[in-house]
Amino acid sequence: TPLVSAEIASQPHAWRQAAALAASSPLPARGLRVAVVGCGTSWFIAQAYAARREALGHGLTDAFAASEFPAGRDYDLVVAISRSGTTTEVLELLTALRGRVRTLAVIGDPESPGRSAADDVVVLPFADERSVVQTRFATSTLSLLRAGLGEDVEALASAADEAVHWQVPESLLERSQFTFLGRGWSVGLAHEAALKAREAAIAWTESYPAMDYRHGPKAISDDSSAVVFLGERPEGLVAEVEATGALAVWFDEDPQLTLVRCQLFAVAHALGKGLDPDRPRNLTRSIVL
Ligand code: F1P
Repeated sequence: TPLVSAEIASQPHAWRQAAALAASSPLPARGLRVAVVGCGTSWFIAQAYAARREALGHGLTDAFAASEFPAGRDYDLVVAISRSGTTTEVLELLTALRGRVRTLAVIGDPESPGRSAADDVVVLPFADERSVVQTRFATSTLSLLRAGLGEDVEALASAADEAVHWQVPESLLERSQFTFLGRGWSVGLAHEAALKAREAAIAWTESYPAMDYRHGPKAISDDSSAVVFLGERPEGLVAEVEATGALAVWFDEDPQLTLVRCQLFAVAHALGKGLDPDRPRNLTRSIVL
């Protein structure tokens, strides 16, 4: 079995540990203007959290790729997410921001330079992974941050059983082009779902805010496509997807659970293609320039 499969299965337990850590962690206080940054997976988790924090009324929250942090914005706190704690763009940004704005790093590896790169740090060593492809660290970071927003992560972990043991259906695996759609905070999760299948299965995937699927992406859709909805499904969109010949897939559950199913899909798709999901092409576990 691939390493990543064990990491995927262990997520609910890690989410509980992350939630337990929230109370004693220096997480963004209500009302602060916050920017959240990261690269790759960590950027997509930043996007999901930013939209969630704003929607729950905790204050202005933006998300940026660490390499694209805009100059001249006024934030009270910059949160940097990095499993490895070594990603060049993240460390360079934290160095550049030192003394100018308060910073918090959320990292997986306690031995990494990320540990001392920010004013505050939260380390999730129990969520760190051996795989190149991130699964558990990403969702555990999201769980930590969601717990900090007062969300019931314990209930989410208890509801995760079905998603964690999902048997990916053949009807999905037989398609060759995959689009992931989200709304609000699940847009970031849709991007993350698409990245999993790109990394683990070298698959052709795309992701969009659900309504934007109608404004162009739809043109490539046919009976070789599958469209996976994370979170809310805009009215009429399922019928519009199905009219192209694509398979529409959705689940009535917290979109973080649907992301787990998308991780399982990425692994199953890789294995079906004879690929090793633990060894994504052209990638390493930490990207250092
Ligand atoms: C970010 C990242 C991942 C990617 C791969 C390489 O790492 O780009 O998104 O899946 O693992 O690293 P990090 O800054 O969170 O360690």
